[in-house]
Amino acid sequence: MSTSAELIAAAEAHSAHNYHPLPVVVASAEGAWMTDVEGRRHLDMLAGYSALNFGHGHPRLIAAAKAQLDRVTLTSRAFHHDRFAAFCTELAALCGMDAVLPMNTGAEAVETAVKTARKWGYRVKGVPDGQARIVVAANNFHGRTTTIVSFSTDEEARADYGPYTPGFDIVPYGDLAALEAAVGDTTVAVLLEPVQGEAGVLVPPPGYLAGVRELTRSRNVLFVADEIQSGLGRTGRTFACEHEDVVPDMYVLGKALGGGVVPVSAVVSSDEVLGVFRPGEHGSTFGGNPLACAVALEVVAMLRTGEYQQRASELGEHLHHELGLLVGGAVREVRGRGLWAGVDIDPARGTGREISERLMAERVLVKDTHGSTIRIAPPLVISKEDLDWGLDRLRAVLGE
Ligand code: IF1
Repeated sequence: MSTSAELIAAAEAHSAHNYHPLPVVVASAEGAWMTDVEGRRHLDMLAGYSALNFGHGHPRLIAAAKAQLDRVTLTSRAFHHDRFAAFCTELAALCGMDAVLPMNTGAEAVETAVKTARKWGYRVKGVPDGQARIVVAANNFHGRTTTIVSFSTDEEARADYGPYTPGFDIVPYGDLAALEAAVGDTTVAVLLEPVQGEAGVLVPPPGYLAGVRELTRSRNVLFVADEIQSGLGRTGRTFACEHEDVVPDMYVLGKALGGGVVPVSAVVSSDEVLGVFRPGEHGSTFGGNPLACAVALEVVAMLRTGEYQQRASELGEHLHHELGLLVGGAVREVRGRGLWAGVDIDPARGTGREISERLMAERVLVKDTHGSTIRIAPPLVISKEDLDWGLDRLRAVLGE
């Protein structure tokens, strides 16, 4: 077993460049706090990029996992198990949809959404075979598989991975006219993040999501909302689409659906859409496994009361108020919704990476996106006192 010093030295060597993890070596965690190998406690204001909406080691989620560990954890898709039906029923109900297709990681769920939309296009809409097109937004982030990076506009994410999967059209995010022009007779879906995470927590112009909903409905095109990061309470609602009273044809979910315990993702839609698959035409070894279903069932139960959404809304208002006071000084712009903010720092104060490292020295953990932007996304269980403690250190690091 390496010593703490060896672990930290290895982390620092690995963290020499931007984008690499910050040189902190976590040994345990609880709630909104992580403890490193030297016993220092750090406030987690990234929450696993929204995979830890319920914090580290939530008792209800640990209990659900522990109970299932002693029963059955994996049957593969060859056999049913006694948690699957409840998981699908409860998750579909939370989404106001009919059907669930469970996977494991977000990228797998996005790939499944692409396959579903194409199959629906051929089998239901009547698009000629092999001609389906899907419209996506510039600066999207939907995962890192070769098909998904084929429609990325981020050279760092897609360079050297060609030849690229065809069938995708890219339009500026937030531009309804461009979207309307891109939708053609063979378009089967529009795939969007209701808030663009990696792009810097970009909230679309008011009315954009409602416009996408109206356009896709009028053109018989599926509106596929990637709520892997924006969903499950993060923005103060169960789904970010709710801020415009929009219900998409398909939700793509992941991250927090696994409660920070086990990878769980899913595509949730109508019987008409997911009914295009016959048994055995899609699946995965671990998708919908008993342990995943047991934990995700508890996540759905926790979201059903609305308490986490309410916390994200109220604490989010406080977060954005406090960050807003910094605009004009060290901060150029603040964007976001609920307990989720993208903060553009004045480059003269440092890059996003440099600010993240200064915050790390103050035991506050955030992550840079591009340039001088940092993202702030604490667990929804964070206390107001801890949130204020973190904001105090942000102000100190920025010299405010
Ligand atoms: C990394 C980013 C965030 C996502 C949305 C699908 C996926 C993600 C909206 C894929 C994943 C993660 C991946 C992780 C860092 C993080 C990230 F910086 F990459 F872009 F959050 F903004 N849709 N996002 O945000 O889900 O396959 O990872 O389970 O790869 O660096 P996954």
